Amino acid sequence: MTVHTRRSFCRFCHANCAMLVDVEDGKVAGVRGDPEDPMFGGYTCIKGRQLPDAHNLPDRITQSLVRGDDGAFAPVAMAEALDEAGARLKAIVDEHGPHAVAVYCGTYAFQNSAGVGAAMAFAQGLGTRNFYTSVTLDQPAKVYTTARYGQWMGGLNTFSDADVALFLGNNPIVSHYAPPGGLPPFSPSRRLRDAKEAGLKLIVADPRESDVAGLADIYLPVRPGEDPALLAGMIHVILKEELYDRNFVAAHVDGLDALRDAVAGFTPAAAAERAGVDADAIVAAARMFAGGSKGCAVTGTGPEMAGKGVLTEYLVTALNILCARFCQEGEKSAIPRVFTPQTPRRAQVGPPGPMYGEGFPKSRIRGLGMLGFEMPCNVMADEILTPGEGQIRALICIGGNPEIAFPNQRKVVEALDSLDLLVAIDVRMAATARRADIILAPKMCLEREDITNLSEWWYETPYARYTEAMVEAPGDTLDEYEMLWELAKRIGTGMPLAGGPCPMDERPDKQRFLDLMSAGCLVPPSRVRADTEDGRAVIYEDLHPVVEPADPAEAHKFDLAAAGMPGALADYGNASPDADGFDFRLVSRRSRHRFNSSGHHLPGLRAKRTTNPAFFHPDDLQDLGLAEDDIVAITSPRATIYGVAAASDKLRRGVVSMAHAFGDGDAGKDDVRDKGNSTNRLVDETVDYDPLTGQSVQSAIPVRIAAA
Ligand SMILES: Nc1nc2c(c(=O)[nH]1)N[C@H]1C(S)=C(S)[C@@H](COP(=O)(O)OP(=O)(O)OC[C@H]3O[C@@H](n4cnc5c(=O)[nH]c(N)nc54)[C@H](O)[C@@H]3O)O[C@H]1N2
Ligand SMILES: Nc1nc2c(c(=O)[nH]1)N[C@H]1C(S)=C(S)[C@@H](COP(=O)(O)OP(=O)(O)OC[C@H]3O[C@@H](n4cnc5c(=O)[nH]c(N)nc54)[C@H](O)[C@@H]3O)O[C@H]1N2
Ligand code: SF4
Ligand SMILES: [Mo]
Repeated sequence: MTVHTRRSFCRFCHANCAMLVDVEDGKVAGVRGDPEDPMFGGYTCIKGRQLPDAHNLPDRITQSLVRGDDGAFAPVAMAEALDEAGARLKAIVDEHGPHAVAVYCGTYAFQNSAGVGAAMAFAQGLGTRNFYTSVTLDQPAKVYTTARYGQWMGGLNTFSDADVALFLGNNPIVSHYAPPGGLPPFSPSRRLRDAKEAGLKLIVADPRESDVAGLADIYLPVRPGEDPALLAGMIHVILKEELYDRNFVAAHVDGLDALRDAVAGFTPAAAAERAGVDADAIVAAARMFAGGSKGCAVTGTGPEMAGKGVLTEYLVTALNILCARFCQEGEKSAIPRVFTPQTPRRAQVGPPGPMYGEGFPKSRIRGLGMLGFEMPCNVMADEILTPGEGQIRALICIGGNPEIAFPNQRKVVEALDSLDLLVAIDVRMAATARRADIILAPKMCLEREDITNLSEWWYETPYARYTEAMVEAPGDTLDEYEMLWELAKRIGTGMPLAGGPCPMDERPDKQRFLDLMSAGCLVPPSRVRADTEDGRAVIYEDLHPVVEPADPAEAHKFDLAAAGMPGALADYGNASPDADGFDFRLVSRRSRHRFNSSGHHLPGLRAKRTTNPAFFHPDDLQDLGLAEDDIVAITSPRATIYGVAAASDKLRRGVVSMAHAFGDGDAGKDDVRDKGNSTNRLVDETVDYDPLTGQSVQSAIPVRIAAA
C-alpha cells in the first residue's frame, strides 16, 4: 500500500505542534514533527506521537452507545442516539425549564477548534445558565484579575523580548502551558535554553525543583500555598528600594499607597519566614526582576490552586504593572491572534471589567457567581444534588471527565449517578462515560478540519493554520459541533454565534461554522484555508498590529486598591497557615506521560508509567519509616487515597507531589500500582475555596501520610 504524507497539527494537547501525518490504507500510520514549520521546527512530545494508536486502537468508541433497561450499553446508529438524547433533553426542558440542562466542556472540547464555541452557542440558544468549562477548575483568577484591574491594551511583553522572567508554579517544559507573557510551549526546553544563552535571567518559585527550576538563576522553593507572602516580600523590596518604573506608575496607576501599606509588614525577613525561603533570596529575586527591562511574572496552575488564587494573581499583576512590562507605542503588539476577535491595541490601560460575577446570574450554591458566561465547576455537583427551581437534571459532558478531574470525587460520583440523563462525548470508556446513559462517538482530531485558535494565544507572529481532515473517521461518528447542532435542531432551539445565528435548516460545514464563530477576527478561517499551500501555516506578517498612541478620550488607570485586595493581603498576613494534624501539603504536577486523565489506555504511555507516584523528599520518607515503592495512605480531612511512594531530592520537606487527574476511579492498595489515583478524592470544594472564583484547594492540599 502507498503511504501519503500530509501536513497537519497535533491536538492531543493545546500546543498544536506542526506534524507530518502518514496515511496508509485510509488510516493514520505514523506522525512526526514537521521540520519545515517555522514555529515548531519539527518538535513533538511523546503524547503527540501516540496519535496513530489513539486513532486506531480497537477499543476506541466509534459507535454511539445507549444504556438499555438492563443497564448495559448497546451500540446504536448516531442518528438514533441523537434522537434519543434530543427527545429526553426536550422533555426535561419542557418540564423543568432550560436551567435543568447543564453543559460541561472539558479539555477535549477545547482541542476541537469549534467545540467550546458550539457548546456555548448551544447553551445560550437553550437559555441555560448552567454552562461549565474546565477553565473554572484551572486558572479562573487570571480571568478575574485581568478583567478587574484593567488590561494594557498593547499587551504584555512577549517572552522573546524578555531579559528577565519569573515563573511561579508553572512548568512549561512538561505542561506546554504558559499564560500570556510566559514561555511559548513550542519546543519549550530549547526555547528556554536559547533565551538563557542570549542573557535571560530566570527566577522560578515552586515547592519542587521542576524542569524549569533546574535552569533558574534564582530558585525559590516556596512553601505550598504561600506565594502571596513571597510576592508581597518582593513588592516590599521593589517599593522600598524604588526599583519600579516611576514614570509609568505616575502616569497609569492609582492605589499605590494602599498596596504599599498592605506589603509593609512583609519585610524580607517576615515574608521569608512565611514563604519558607531565604530572605536574601527574596531581595535578590526582587532586584533581578525589577532590574530587567522587559519580561513578565507568570503563574501556572500550582499557585492558583493553592487556595488564594485571586490574591496571588493580584500580586503578580501588581508586579508586572509596577515594572511596566507592557508593549509600548510603536512596538509590535504582543500576541497578534489571527482567529480571535480583535481589540484595539493602544498604549494605555483598557477599561476595567465588571467585578467577578457582576451582571451575570448567581449559582444557588454558596452565593458563587459566574465567570463571564461560565458557572464555576465547583458548584456543579451541588447544583445537581440540591432540589428546587433550577436543579440540574441532565448533563452533556464534552471531552471531559468530572469523576476524575473535579474536586470531591465521591460527591461528584453521587451527583453524576443521580442525573436523569448523562450524555458523554468521549473516545473511550472513561470513568465519567461509564456512568452515562448515552455516549456519542466523536471524530478524533486527525479526522477533523480545525484551526489553530487554541494555540494562537502563544504565537508571537500572525501564524495561522487551517488543517484538512487527514483520514475518514471509522464507524459512525460526528464532529462535536455537528452533534450539538443536531441536538439543538431536535430540541428546537438555535445557536447564536458571533457572526449571527447559525443556520438551523441545513447543517453548516465546518468552514462555515468556524467563520460564523470567529466573526470579527483578523483573518476569517475560510481565507486562511484558501491561502494555505500544501498544508503549511500561513503567516500574515503585514497584519501584525502595531501599538498605537493612547486615545485621550479614554483615560483609565490600573487601580491597585480595587476589589479589596490590599485588605485581603492584610487578612492573609494575619492568618495562621497551620491545619491541625495534617502536616504535609500535597501539590499537583503534570505527568509527562498523561494529559490529565487521558492516555492510560495508550500502550506507548502505559509502558512509561502506570501510576502517579507520590513523590517525597528522601528524608521525609525515612522519617515516616517508608521506603521507595511502598504503598502509602494519604489522608485529608475529606478522604484517604493510596499512592506509590517515590523519592526525589528535588522536593522541599513536608511536601508530597502527585499528578492530579489520574486513574479511572478509586484504586485500592492492590491495584494502585497499575491504575494510579485521583488526588481529587481528597479535596472538599466547600472549605477554604476562593471566595470570588469558587476555586477549591486542588494543590497544597493538607494531608497526613502513613504506611498502608
Ligand atoms: N486536584 C487537581 N484537580 C485538577 C487539576 C489539578 O491540578 N489538581 N487540574 C485541573 C485542570 S487544569 C483541568 S483543565 C481539569 C481537566 O478536567 P477535564 O477536562 O474534565 O479532564 P480530562 O481528563 O482532561 O478529560 C478529558 C476527557 O476527554 C476524553 N477524550 C480524549 N480524547 C478525546 C477526543 O478526541 N474527543 C473527545 N470528545 N474526548 C476525548 C478523555 O477520554 C477524557 O475522558 O482538571 C482539573 N482538576
Ligand atoms: N504532559 C501534560 N501536559 C499538560 C497536562 C497534563 O496533564 N500532562 N495538563 C494540561 C493542563 S489542563 C494545564 S492547565 C496545564 C498546566 O500547566 P502548568 O501550570 O505548567 O502545570 P504543572 O506542570 O503541573 O506545573 C505546576 C507547578 O506548580 C507547582 N506548584 C504546586 N503547588 C504550588 C504552590 O502552592 N506554589 C507554587 N509556586 N507552585 C506550586 C508544582 O510543583 C508544579 O511544578 O498543563 C497542560 N499540559
Ligand atoms: S506538546 Fe501537545 S501538541 Fe505538541 S506533540 Fe505533544 S501533545 Fe501534541
Ligand atoms: Mo487545565
